[in-house]
Order: sequence, then C-alpha cells, then structure tokens
Amino acid sequence: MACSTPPFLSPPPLLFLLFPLILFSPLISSNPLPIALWPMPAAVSWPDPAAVPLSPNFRILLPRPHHRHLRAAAHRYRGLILSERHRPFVSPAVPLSSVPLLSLSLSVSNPSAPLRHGVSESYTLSVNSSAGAAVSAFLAADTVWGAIRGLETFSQLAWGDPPVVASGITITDRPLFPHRGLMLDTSRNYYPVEDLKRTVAAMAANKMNVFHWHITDSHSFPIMLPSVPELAEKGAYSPAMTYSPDEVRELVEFGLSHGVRILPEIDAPGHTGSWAAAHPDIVTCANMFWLPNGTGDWAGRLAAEPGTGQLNPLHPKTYDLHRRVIADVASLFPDPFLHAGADEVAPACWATDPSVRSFLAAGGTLDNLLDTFINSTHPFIVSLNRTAVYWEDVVLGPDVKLSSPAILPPATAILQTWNNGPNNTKRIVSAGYRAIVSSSDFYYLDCGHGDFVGNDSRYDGPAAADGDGGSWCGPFKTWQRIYDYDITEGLEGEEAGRVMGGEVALWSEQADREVLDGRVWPRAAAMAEAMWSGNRDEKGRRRSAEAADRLSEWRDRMVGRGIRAEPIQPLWCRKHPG
Ligand code: CP6
Repeated sequence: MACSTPPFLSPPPLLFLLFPLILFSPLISSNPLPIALWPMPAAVSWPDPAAVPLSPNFRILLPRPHHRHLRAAAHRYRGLILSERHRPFVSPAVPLSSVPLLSLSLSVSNPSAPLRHGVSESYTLSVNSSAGAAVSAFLAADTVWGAIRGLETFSQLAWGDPPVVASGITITDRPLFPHRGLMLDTSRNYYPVEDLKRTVAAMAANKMNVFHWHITDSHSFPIMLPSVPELAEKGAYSPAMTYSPDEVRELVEFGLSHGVRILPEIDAPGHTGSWAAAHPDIVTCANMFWLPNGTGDWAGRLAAEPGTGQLNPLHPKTYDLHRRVIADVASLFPDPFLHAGADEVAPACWATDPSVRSFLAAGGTLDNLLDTFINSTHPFIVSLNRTAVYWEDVVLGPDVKLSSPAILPPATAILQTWNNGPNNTKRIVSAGYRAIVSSSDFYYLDCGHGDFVGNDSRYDGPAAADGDGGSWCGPFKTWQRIYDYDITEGLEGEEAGRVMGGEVALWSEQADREVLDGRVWPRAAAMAEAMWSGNRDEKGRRRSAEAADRLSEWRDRMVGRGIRAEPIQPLWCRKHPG
C-alpha cells in the first residue's frame, strides 16, 4: 500500500530511469502552499511566502453596528488564534519578519442578509507583507456568513508557538455548492447536545453550512415538543435522553454564530414506530416484528427495530397529531427548510391494518395512501412558510411512491437522493426538482460496520437468511471515495444547476457520542472540500493525491481543536511524501 498515492502515480520499475523527470513533473506536485488550508480556497495568491508574529494584543475590528453572531464568531476566533499552538508536521520554511500583526479589520457590505440557502458566503482576505512598519489584515465579505468563513480561513493562516501568521497573501473565496451538509440520526442512539455542538463547530471549521438533524425515527422520539409532550415522554429512551425546547434554541443559536443552519427532520409517515408509544391507534405495524401477511416481510427489516411503524393515512387523528408536531418544530427551528422524511414506506406495514385492507379491497392502492398523506401534510408545511425536503423515495420509490409527482410541486419540495447516486440525481433534476445528494454508495458514513443484528434469535426468520440486519451498505467509504465523487456527473446546464449540494450522513444504529468524531471526521471534511472548491486542481486533474497530506495536516488541527478525528495514513507517509 503506497500511502495515499493512487496506484497510477506509483512508478513501475522502468519509470525509475525517468526519475528526475518525474520528480519535477507537475503530476507529482505536492502541496503548492507551504501551509495547509482546508477546504482549499477558490483562489490563493501568495507570491513570496512569509510570516509575521501575531501580536499578543491582536484585535479583530468589527464593522458597526455590531452583529450579534459575527461578534460571537470574532470573539471565538480571536481566542482560537491567540491560543493557536498548531505545529505543522512539516514546518513551513518561510522567512519570519519581526513586525507583528496587530489587527484584522472586517467589512461587510450587506450585514442584514439572513442565513439562508444560497446566501453569499464569499469573502476576500489579505494579510499585507511586512515591508512597512506595521502589518495589517483585511477581511471583506458581502454578508456576516461570508465573514465567518473568512475568519475560519484566517485562523488557518496561523501556526506555531508562539503563533505566527502567513503574510503577503491574498485569498478570494466562495463556495462551489450552496448546500454542504452533514446528516446525523439521533433516534437510534442518543447524543447529548454538547456532542451536537462540537459537531456543528467542526462543520463550520470545514465551511459546511447545514446540519441536517434526523431527530426522530422508529426507535426513539427524543425531542420534547410543547404541544405534544407525550411523544417524547413515552417515545424517548429515557427522560434524560431528550432535547428540551431550550436546548434546541441553544443549538440553533450556536449554529447561527457558526454560520450553520439547523435543518430539522421529522420522518413520516414511515419510520414512526416511536410515535406508537403514545399513540398506538394511528401507527400501523408498530411492535410487529414479523408481518403476518405471509410475504415473509419483516417489519423491523429496515433497521433492527421493534416494527418500523407507519402513520395511518386513513385515520383523521394522524393529521391532527402530525400538524401539531410540524407546527412546534417550525416554531423551534427558524430555517425556511423543513425535512419531512417520507423514505422507505414499507407496503407490508400499511397492509397489516384492517382499515388499509378495506381501502385496498375497494380498489385503492398503497401509492394512493401516500398521496392522501402528502396531500394533507405538504400544504400545511408550505402554509408555515417552509420549503419541504423529502427523501427521494416519495417520488422515485422503489416501494410506495406518489401516484403522480404533481402532488409535490418542485417550487415547494426538494428531494434528497440516497440510492443509486448518479442515476437518481438525474431522475430528480430532470423532473424539475432541486436535489441534495447523499448517495449511500459514497456519502454514508455508517457503512462498513457490518450486520448489526448478529445472531439475535429474535431475528431468526426468513428475512435474516441473507444476513441483512439493517443498514448494510457495503464497504466502508474511504475519504478518497467521498472526495472523488462528482455529484453532478452526467448533468449539464439547468439540470446541473438544480443540484444544491451534498450531505454526508451518519445513521446511528452503531454510533453514539463515543465514536461520533472518528466516524465523521475527517471523511466529512473530504466532502466539504469537494463541495466548497471541488476535487480537481487548476488544470482539471483530480487532486486527491495532493489533498492527502493536506488533509492529514487538517486532521491534526481539528484534533488540536478538540475533534477526535481519525488519522488517514501513517505518519511515515507524511515523512516520505510522493
Ligand atoms: N433510516 C431511515 C435508515 C435509512 C434510511 N432512512 C438507511 C437505509 C439504508 C441504509 C442506511 C440507512 N437507517 N429513516 C434511508 C434514507 Cl444502507
């Protein structure tokens, strides 16, 4: 195994004759910058790399009037930069001047722009060279959110003990994709808010901007909603394993000061087994491990659960309850997007219900049942000024799907793809929908941990014969696989323009706070760079070889900031690059 160098770069013996040529060939170009930035900005100009000491009195000068979230971010970054002790593995060989950097001046041209999908995140950052008597740094952005991205980049220009800062450098930067997310499932296993915050902070460090919070599922209902407290009271794992409204507001505020939107998901009508603890009358197949319809189908087949549970679209109480849930969620989460789930509606689960069976006997279809559910719930979500995000299944199947996509207008619905990446992305955008890509073949961080059912005798039935115990999605997704995935592959023009971006996802059947950091980082950082500035160099060549050592360096910096990210290679590789 040749470190992180892809096989085509490891020279076959004959090529050793050409060694001097290869050495100077741009193909083996190592990091063009003496310091590691992550994600790599869109454009860096650093003609004469140099550094200046950071003054112990270093200040960040904010534009007036002060903006609450920018002020919080500036305060945080000042502390981070002044306490910076990151020692790069390969010490940057740049001349150090004695003139210290005293301040970073911020300017924001449109400070009232709210944090929303598509808001400008561009910025220009410069640290002048120390030719004169003083060194100053400037950060100009359209919005507060762009300024927060620029502060992060500035923090990455600092290293050493005592800290020094890169000088004579100008960076002009903006994201390639507006949606750069991480999905975390807090239903299968619970995560304390502290861990969610650490994750959001790590996302901001990677210039990611959407924390997609898959709050509820069949296993537990961990959010305390004021109008429907019984759902968490009965459906959470324990009273301690819940998120209070105050904790939610705290996380939303924390997200804002990091430029990260918190996008809540309440999954329905499938994946609602946990709702049955309080409302058994409206949930079909809850607590039915095996479905009694002779199909051999397993209610718990989706994710080792006591019965996946699906809201009964024929029961009027379903809508009363769902509305109260959605209204509470909309009042707790200000983001204009709300994720409404609608993945993996299992035909056999609905078919266990007598009212559903009569509906089917009278000529209705399971697709019609989904029509009924979405026809009632989608307009309500829209009435709360929300754009709804759904998993692709609602339109594409493969199981229960809308009988006509016209029920979900592309103006108010976004589809998140997770099966069969390139193909399904194409199907979504060619139907006029905007797409968020989280293909399980590339972006599922939980994959590769095997079959979590094991030898549990409760699962000892026909569906267990294939050893499929749930979220088995093939091998572990390496950072290179994530990095190299082109989410707009095969798309052009308008269709490519409907791809909003990507989300890596951590389903939590086999994850909790103890393993969170290592399972997410630095692989999520690989997607973050691909979404921010792409996975290719200026000449259009894949840059994962160059990225390897830079990502290792970035991983070390994240560890220094309290994120327990995994190493991606042995130190030996970094000592013997190429
Ligand atoms: N839970 C929910 C899951 C999954 C999905 N939705 C899932 C399915 C297949 C794999 C991994 C996760 N566990 N609610 C699919 C969107 Cl391989």
